[in-house]
Amino acid sequence: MNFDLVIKDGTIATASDVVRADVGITDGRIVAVAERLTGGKRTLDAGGRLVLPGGIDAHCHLDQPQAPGAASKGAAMADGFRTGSISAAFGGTTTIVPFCVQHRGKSVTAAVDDYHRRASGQTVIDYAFHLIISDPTPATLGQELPALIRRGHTSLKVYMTYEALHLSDHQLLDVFATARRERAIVLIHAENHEILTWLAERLESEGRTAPKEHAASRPLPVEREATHRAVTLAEIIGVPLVVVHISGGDPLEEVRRARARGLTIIAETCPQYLLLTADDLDMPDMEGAKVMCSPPPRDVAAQAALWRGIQDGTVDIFNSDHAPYRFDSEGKLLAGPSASFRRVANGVPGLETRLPILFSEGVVKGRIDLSRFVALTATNNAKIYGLHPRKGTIAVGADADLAIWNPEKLVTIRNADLHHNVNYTPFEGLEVQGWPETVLSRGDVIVEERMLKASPGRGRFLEQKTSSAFPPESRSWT
Ligand code: DUC
Ligand code: ZN
Ligand code: ZN
Repeated sequence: MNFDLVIKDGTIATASDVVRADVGITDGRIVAVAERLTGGKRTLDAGGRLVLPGGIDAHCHLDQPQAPGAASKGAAMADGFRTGSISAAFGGTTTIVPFCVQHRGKSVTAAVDDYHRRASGQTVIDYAFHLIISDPTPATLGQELPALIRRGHTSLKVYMTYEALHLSDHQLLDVFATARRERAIVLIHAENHEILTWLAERLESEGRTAPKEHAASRPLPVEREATHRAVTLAEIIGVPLVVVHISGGDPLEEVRRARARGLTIIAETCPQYLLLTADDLDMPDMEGAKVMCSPPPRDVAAQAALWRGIQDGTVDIFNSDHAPYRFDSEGKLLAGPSASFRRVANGVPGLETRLPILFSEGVVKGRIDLSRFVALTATNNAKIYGLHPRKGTIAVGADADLAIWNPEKLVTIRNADLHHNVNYTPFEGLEVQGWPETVLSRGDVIVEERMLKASPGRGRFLEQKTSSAFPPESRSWT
């Protein structure tokens, strides 16, 4: 058999198996996984290194228009699709799913068209869009959403907090009912807006405005209550739900309880909740703003609870929640160098460091095995967001999106070495073992020897199919 490319002698890991084999690639797709493949126009010697599916980062924010009252608090995003996708590629990620936001009073279709323009010609890897619904009018739910879902946007995010984004329970029920009817998967940001606003006002009135008060204004019960309520609303409608960026044990427990009642609830966590704590917000000179995200990082007990959830299968997906605000007057310090925590953009960057962090802290430290790593970072995202089996696995017929990892490589994370456009990383100085040295997208080598080998614009928009969280409407075996 003739191949465009054969990757020789790799240790191939999927969400189910780890095998020693070669991978044959033709026309950008995997056409063979077998021992001793010959007939490649080109060969790439993996030399026993790990060959994993390229990562899918299904929670990242890129080039969202500036909007007061949102998580950004009006700040500008420093990464668009170009730098965001390049940074992702250097970290072994080959598909990104950022968010296209509908602002209140505006059409979601117009937002999608605008977001396509922002992405077009920019990316080095493939991409899809989640929709954010902030104004679920009858026109949005009755006409726009069904049409957009048919155009391949089968996932929507809704918020229970942020002045400009949060929906009432009544509105959430409306969105969930539409999602059930149209078979779209809903992601939810679960924090109780009333409680955290009340707490923030109290803290401010006492003059407590430093970054560390961000965590004080959003304690774990704020997230636990909202998670419980979100799950309850999903139960009333009978729709699957993804609870994103879970930060500790209590909300995870809500997921377990819901699953025990038979609900399909998917749980996501992110690197910042495994590695940071609220103490990291308590730094001089506003430095704590660098790690200010929502929900906030908690404590070591929360970290341990999340690792248990990762190990026992409660956590399904691991994404970055990359939110690219620079530590300067256009980003985190937009409201001034000593602004109240309420006026600081929420979010941390992490597209490039997501996979190496979980590989090092999870696989190398013996907390999870390779297949679980692949499931959490690629395969489960592909299935849940309607991209499987084209993305997220190594199988005949799948796109040849692959990362060849050196599991021994020691790297100290330094912002100077990263490729995003943010001027810090919350993981500065962290030592990790294991790094994706060669990255392929649809059979093209896009990163090799720490060099970018691809031009922006080669990445393609991906239409999402129905999420695997929905039972199939009909079965076909061919
Ligand atoms: N929280 C969000 O809700 N969005 C972006 C990042 C963050 O911290
Ligand atoms: Zn969120
Ligand atoms: Zn987010």
